This record gives sequence, structure tokens and C-alpha cells, in this order.
Amino acid sequence: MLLPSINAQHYFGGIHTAVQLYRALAEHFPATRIILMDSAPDDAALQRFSDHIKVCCESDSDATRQIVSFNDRYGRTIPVGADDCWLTTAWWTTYSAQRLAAWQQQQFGAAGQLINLIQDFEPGFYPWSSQSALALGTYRPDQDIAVFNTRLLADYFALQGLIYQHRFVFEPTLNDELRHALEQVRAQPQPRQRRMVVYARPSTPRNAFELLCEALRIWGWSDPTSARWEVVAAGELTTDLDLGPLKIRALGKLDLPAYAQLLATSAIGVSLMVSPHPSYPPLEMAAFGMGVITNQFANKDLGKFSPNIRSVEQFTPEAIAAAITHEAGRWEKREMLFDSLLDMDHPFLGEGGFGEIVRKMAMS
Ligand code: TRH
Repeated sequence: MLLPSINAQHYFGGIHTAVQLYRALAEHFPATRIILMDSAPDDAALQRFSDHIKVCCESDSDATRQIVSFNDRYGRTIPVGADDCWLTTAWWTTYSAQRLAAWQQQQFGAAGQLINLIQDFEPGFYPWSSQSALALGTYRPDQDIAVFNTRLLADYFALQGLIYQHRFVFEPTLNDELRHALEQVRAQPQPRQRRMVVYARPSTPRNAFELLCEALRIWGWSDPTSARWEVVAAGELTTDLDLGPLKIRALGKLDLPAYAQLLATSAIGVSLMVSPHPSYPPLEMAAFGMGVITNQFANKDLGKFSPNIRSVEQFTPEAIAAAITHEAGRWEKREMLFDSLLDMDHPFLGEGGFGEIVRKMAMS
């Protein structure tokens, strides 16, 4: 598997999902390695992979579970065998693996199979540019196996004319640590505060941080009850923000128990995502019984999944502010549904796992 990083600061939903698929596939391979393309693993990350050993990129090791740093790769090479198969996620890891597979073709007469775990429509992360063109170029529906994170995303690809001959689709599920925390919360519910949690990631444009701030500012100026709310930002923000009518308290990236505790005790969550993928936070917030504000995009409308989710159609600061006002009003009148999605038979709360997909892959 080629991955950007396994370090905690990069370990959000996408990388966690890739690691889960890797672990399910690893059971079917005599040896596996994780090749890290962007950041060398730190000690804490290596401890989370205690069944793997760290191997220098140039050594031809026999270890059955390896972690290889390949971030510092100028002028260096990596051993590749005829039987190596590739699992990628994030377009630049796919780009690299496709070139490694072409090298196998030249050397050994056959390229290794490539499984592309597609977790978003990545050309959309850039303006029309070299990057967007390269990202688009990594979609090879005639050659690679696609594993789509959500039916929504698979349908979006089909709408773009990208129809993979070999494709598998899964619905993501609540992370095990969060599931455990949710069970505890349901057994012993805690009082909720008049607190709003916003998913704030200024470094990932798809999470629309500027729109979020502008919507909060409009809400702050237009709704007198906003002054009673505490607004906290989870994700990446490390210093508090003064938006004028209201302040955002920065929480940075929380560990999962602290994140679960925050969701269990807060009333409203705002989590935007300019992409056909739902992203995990709106589903997690809804699972923990919060009133959630997110946005529609192309074929995505999470409002269909839960009465706890308000999915704005018009992606404007005014529309988002109006949705926040509405949810805040429901909280004041205690009209909100604080049942988790658990009662709604949503796949996000199902058992999940990649066993079924891996079995089907082995059969095809
Ligand atoms: O990996 P992500 O940044 O998102 C990716 C991309 O958005 C990609 O486009 C998407 O398709 C893919 O995931 C599935 O993660 P995301 O979805 O934003 O989820 C964040 C996760 O991080 C969530 O599971 C909870 C966790 N988290 C923390 O551990 N601490 C925190 O403080 C917060 C806010 C979240």
C-alpha cells in the first residue's frame, strides 16, 4: 500500500479507511508493506503498527510486514518484485503505483494489479491545472480495480462517464473507538450544552473554512440568540478566532475519546464538504445525536439519511447562516431529535469491515 502518511496529524478518516482495507487484504498475501510517500513515520505512528517493522527503502527485506519511508527519495530506489500488487489512495500515490506497475511490465512482462481506493473526486480539489489533470489521469476504468468509499461517490463517477469495469462499493462505518464511546453515551446520556461544534480545517479547501466563517458572522449579526452560544472549532485551528459578532474557540485536532465526548455533550454541529463524498464528521455528529448542518453537492443530500441533518441546497453564507438560525431555534424550543442514527438502520452504524469486498475480489 502506498500512503501519504500514518502520523497522527494526518490520520483523519481517509487514511484510517485505507488502513482498514489494507489490513483486510493483508490476510490474503504472504507479505505486505506500507510505503509512505509524504512523511516519515514518527515513533507514536510506528507503535500503532507494532506488527510491522521499519525497513530502509533500499533494503530487499524478507520481513512479512514492513513500513518503508519513501518521502526522502531523491536519487533512491525501492525493490519491486514481479508479484507485487498495489493498493493506493490519494491520487499521487496512485500516480506513483501506476508507474511502478509499468516498470513491472517492462521488467517482468506483466504489471501488478492495482487497487485504487477512491475516497473522493480528487481533480475537484484543484483549479483546472497540472494537478487536476494529473489527478484525473489516474482514473483508469479499463485497467485498475476501483473500491469506492460510498455509493454516492461511485454514482458521481458514473455521472462523469468514469465507469470502472471492476468496481466495488462500500459504505463507511463509525470508527470502532467512536462506536464504543457511543455505546457508553447511550447507556449513560450526558446533558448537552448550548455549544456549537464547527469542523474547521483551513488547509483543506473542500471543508470550506471561509464560507463557514462568513456564515457564522452573518448568524452572529442577525440572530440575537447567537450571543448565548459557545462556538468551538475541532480539526486544525489552533488559535482562537474573533469573527466580530462572535468568537470561535480553537480546539485543534482532538484525540478520538475527546472528540466523542465533545459530540456527546454539544447541541449543534456544522461540517461543510464541497465534494460528492459525505466526509465522516457530519455522519459522526448525527450518530452522536447532534443537530447537523452540512451542504448538498451534485447527487449528495445527507438530509435524506437522518432528520438530524439539515443539508443546505444553496451553498451561500446566507443559506448556511439561515440553517444555523433554524437549528439554534429548534434547540431553544427543545424540538431537536436527539436520537442517534442507530435507530434508523443507517449503514454508518452497521458492522462494516472489508471482509465481503475482499472475498468478492478474490473470487473475481
Ligand atoms: O481523511 P479526511 O480528511 O477526509 C478524507 C477526505 O475528505 C476525502 O475527500 C474523503 O472522501 C475521505 O476522507 C473519506 O477525514 P474526514 O472525513 O474529514 O474525517 C475526519 C475524521 O477525523 C473523523 O473520522 C473524526 C476524526 N477527527 C479526530 O480524530 N479529531 C478531531 O478533532 C476531528 C474534528 C476529527
